[in-house]
Amino acid sequence: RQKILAPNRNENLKFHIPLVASRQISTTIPADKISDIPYTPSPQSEVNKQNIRRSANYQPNTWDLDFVQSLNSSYRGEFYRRQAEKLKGDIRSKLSDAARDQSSSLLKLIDTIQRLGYDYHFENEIKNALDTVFSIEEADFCEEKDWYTRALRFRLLRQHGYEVSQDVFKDFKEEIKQSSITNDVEGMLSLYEASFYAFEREDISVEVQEYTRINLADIVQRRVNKNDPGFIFKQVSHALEAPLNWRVPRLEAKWFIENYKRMSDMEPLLLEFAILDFNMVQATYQEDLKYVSRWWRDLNLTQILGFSRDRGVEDFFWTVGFYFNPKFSNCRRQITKVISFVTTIDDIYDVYGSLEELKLFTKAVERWDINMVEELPDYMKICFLALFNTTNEMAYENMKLHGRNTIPYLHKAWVDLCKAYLVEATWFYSGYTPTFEEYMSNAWVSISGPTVQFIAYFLLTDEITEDALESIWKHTDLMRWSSTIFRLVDDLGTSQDELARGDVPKAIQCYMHQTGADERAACEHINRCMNDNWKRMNKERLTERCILPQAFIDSMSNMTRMAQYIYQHGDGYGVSRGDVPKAIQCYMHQTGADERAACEHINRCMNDN
Ligand code: 0FV
Ligand code: MN
Ligand code: MN
Ligand code: MN
Ligand code: MN
Repeated sequence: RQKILAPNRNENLKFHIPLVASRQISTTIPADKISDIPYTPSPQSEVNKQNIRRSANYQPNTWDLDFVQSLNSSYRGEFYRRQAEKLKGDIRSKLSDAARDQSSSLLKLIDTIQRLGYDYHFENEIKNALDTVFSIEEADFCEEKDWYTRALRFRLLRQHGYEVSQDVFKDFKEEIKQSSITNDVEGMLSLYEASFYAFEREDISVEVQEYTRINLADIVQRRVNKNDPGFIFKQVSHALEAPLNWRVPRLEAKWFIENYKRMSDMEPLLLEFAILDFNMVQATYQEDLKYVSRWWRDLNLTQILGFSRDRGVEDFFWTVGFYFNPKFSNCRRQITKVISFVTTIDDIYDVYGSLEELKLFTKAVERWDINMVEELPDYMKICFLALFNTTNEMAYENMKLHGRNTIPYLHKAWVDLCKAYLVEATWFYSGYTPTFEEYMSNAWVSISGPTVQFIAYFLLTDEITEDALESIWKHTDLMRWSSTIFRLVDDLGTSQDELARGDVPKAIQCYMHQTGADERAACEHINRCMNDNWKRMNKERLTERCILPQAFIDSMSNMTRMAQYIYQHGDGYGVSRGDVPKAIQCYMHQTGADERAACEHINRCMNDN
């Protein structure tokens, strides 16, 4: 059961094709993101004059609830727990041996442990090892032209918050000035990955990123044509799809575990523990999922409403991306509820409600007064009461555990969201198209990132501090930038359907309307915004460590990563897929080729046929 290496359709949770490398996050928007439905701002107000309720025609939920309840894993038992303890001890010795040696193999070991997804077991050991690495001169540690190790050192130190200069990029740029081409694939790959940890104004890293991207793509292309992809080539195409810094840790761990065995210097001990730990963590997720799935079924909200998305399993999947550590079960469970409410309430504002009703609902949430139920239309009564009870129940749990009244905070999280929704509804009903900046100043809140993050703070730490509360109340920069990217990728993935059924103009349309640019130019602008925001996040992650817990900081980057993953091929959330891999995915999975190469292969087949 739940053997990661032997996937079986019935026994493995199928979260939208997790086993094949079919979904691509590009560093540039692929052509298929560019829709050709022309945008005209007026018809929405026509819809509304006739007083017709809109419909999104969402497909039903595709998950069998009995199947979800039947999940059961043998990895919950004592036998595996003891096995894991033993392996953990062996790996701990291995780490301390490597730390004594102080050579580049220490960095490689840390990187491998992180990629295999169990660095959370060795946080102290890794920190101590990196303290030492940081304290020695780079030159005492590796050769000047050892680009693999130098870039890895830069990346690991940045990931862990040390101050490290971008000298490695400067030196590499000098190197390629002299000999314009290099065949050091591992070195270039390492530099490419490292460049995504750069801050704003570290422009040399951008040049190196460009250079290595072009050369790595070229190398993969030539290699794929020879039909002989080794692991390094598979790793390169994986990195070109999306760099490590943009990948969802838990999903990346799964990919890496499945591919690690093909590496020439694979270490069986590291792999064995990875598989065991992954499956044990998976068993925890199964229990979480069973809990939230029962909760959602018993609430029965979508069935009563009849127009909103029913995505219980998908709602939970988001939280696995945000907080993968098994110890955050309760956080995953509570935030799944939050996401289910966000989705339902979003559909009320976007699809079903009239402007008058939406104003009333917003007022009810602002007053947080249960007597307001009387004034609401029936379909809003049940939703408001469910939100009210669930939120107050969370506040009760917080008070039970920490003795603190969190109602003002949880309440504010919902008020901010509903107010932002109402701004969009007001725009919609007046046929107004805001400027890009005006739209974004509201849209990073209406995507619900800050709401989810604020509520999660209380579930991710036992040491709630006044400083943290104060900065989260005002929204930290990290909250803003991570939610901004979340909004932009959601708009790229969902706005075609949204406009077709009648919704406010989203980021692309606002930009086009304001600047007269065409859709391609708008997408390019959005791409630049996303890249800039990532650089700001890289810096801010380090700054906000002083006041916010690390798990909370990590969860904000993970929210961005998860959004990029979910929306990379359109609406991966609202539209339920769950299909078998098709020709492109099978070819990519088999050969390690990227999507472009797979399409070329398919073209050749068509011509031949
Ligand atoms: C997006 O739907 C939506 F409902 C989301 C992202 C809810 C899930 C929330 C989290 C995982 C935090 P839709 O595209 O309809 O949203 P907008 O804001 O565009 O109406
Ligand atoms: Mn919506
Ligand atoms: Mn909306
Ligand atoms: Mn959307
Ligand atoms: Mn079919």
